[in-house]
Amino acid sequence: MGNSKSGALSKELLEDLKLNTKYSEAELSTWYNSFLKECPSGRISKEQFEGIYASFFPDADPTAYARHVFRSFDTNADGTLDFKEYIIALHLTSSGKTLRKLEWAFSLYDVDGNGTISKNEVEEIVRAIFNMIPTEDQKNLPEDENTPEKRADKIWNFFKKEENDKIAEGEFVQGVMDNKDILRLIQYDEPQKIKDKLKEKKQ
Ligand SMILES: [Ca+2]
Repeated sequence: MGNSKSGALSKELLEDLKLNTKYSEAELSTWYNSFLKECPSGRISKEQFEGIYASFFPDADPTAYARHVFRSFDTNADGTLDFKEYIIALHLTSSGKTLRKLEWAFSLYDVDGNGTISKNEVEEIVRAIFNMIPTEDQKNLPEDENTPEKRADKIWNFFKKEENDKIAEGEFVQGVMDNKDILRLIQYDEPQKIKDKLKEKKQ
């Protein structure tokens, strides 16, 4: 705010981000500089954020997913993220299953933000994930998860839910902690990685 528009990353913010993400000081500084170049105001808009995703997935359509990710980090819903929120977003959306990542995944799936996940919400996010997989690669997915509907069903069944049930945050986090398959199904993963993981399982 106010006169804090200096070119360098403040020491406090740098320490904070080093502590809360896996990124090094050098990486953070480099990203900060390119962030400021792209977003001189110090805030990234939803459209710019979607543009970054689009450049990562040239053969698919990541717009819906990027929109959901953005929504889950734009907590005051003003349509922008600052550098800190942006870096935390990059950190939490990378795969893994620390508690914070799973809590974030819950907020991604809780599309209307009412504190529980419905089956419709699972389908909406899974559909967005599917749009990031090139059509050619979708053909290589296992038979029982090669459409958004099948994949949502599979997740729903893992949680032993009836059609109109809801999943609460604690239950969601515990379920994903306890079951590698759920983790794989709820997050975006490159199709090749999915194949490798399934292979590992069979051996
Ligand atoms: Ca909800």
